[in-house]
Amino acid sequence: MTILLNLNAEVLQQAQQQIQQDLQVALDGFSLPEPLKAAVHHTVMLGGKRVRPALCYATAQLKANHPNYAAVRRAAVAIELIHCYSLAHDDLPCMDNDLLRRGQPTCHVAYGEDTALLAGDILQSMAFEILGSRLFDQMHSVPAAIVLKQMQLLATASSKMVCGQVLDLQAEGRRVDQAHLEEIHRNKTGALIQAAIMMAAVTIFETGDPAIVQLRNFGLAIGLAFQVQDDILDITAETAVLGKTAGKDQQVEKSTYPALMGLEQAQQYAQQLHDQAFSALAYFETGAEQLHQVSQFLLERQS
Ligand code: GRG
Repeated sequence: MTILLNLNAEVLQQAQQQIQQDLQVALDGFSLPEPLKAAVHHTVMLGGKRVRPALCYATAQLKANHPNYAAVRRAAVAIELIHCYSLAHDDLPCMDNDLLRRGQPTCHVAYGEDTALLAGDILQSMAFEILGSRLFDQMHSVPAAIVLKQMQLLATASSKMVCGQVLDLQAEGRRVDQAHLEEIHRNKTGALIQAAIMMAAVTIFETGDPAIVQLRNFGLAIGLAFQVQDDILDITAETAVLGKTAGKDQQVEKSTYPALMGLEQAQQYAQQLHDQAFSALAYFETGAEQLHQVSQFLLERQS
């Protein structure tokens, strides 16, 4: 059964529908042996806010009906697959050892540790295979130079995510300063969120277009804001709403923004980062409405 979270923002709902369809088409293109196929389906198709695809599509709205839109759809699929791999691996007993994800048993609980590890592994390869494919291309095929840029952005963000995870694990039970915490979060979470925006940006804007710099700044701020909000929700939200175990950060003495600066100041900091993100968007006279809506959703989200 597919569970989509109940979101108010219409733009998020549209993005969820689009990515759900595209992920299904993408997965159908692979012939996988069981139980790997079921584990991949479980990890990818069951729920999730789909924030990264939403940011990717919303960025592309800066140039609506762009002929390279097929590459934006592939990018959204590839990013979500990388994100899903990271969740499956992050939940493993050797990492966060979590039982619940997106309101479901985690992949290793449902399919065993060996299969969950392999499901994460194959999702990485699938992401890059899809980026290099012609999926969703109709009459027009996307220039190879754009595909290469997208691949590079995704590979860099994925490496940063792993490095961020290492830094995060090292910081458990230790007190780190704000600069160090920021380095962890920019890598672990921010890099992939920024990549979602940048992969669309390089698809629709020419190299050297000043819009790309503005979108990089937007992505940097919104990516960090996302993790600050995640840290806050770990304290303020309930497991049933979060769809994952609440209070886990405190349990394992993770370095978080509320732990570092207190809950109220962390909330103010999240707002400050959102203000930074919105001011980068001010550069765009038209077309940024969806980016505004997704950002607003991120600021107000409860899960
Ligand atoms: C084990 C080989 C190996 C590598 C580890 C697992 C990993 C690399 C990195 C993990 C990075 C990670 C899980 C960061 C957390 C990012 C985060 C805030 C996830 C939650 O994102 P949401 O809220 O989740 O968008 P949904 O479920 O809505 O998609």
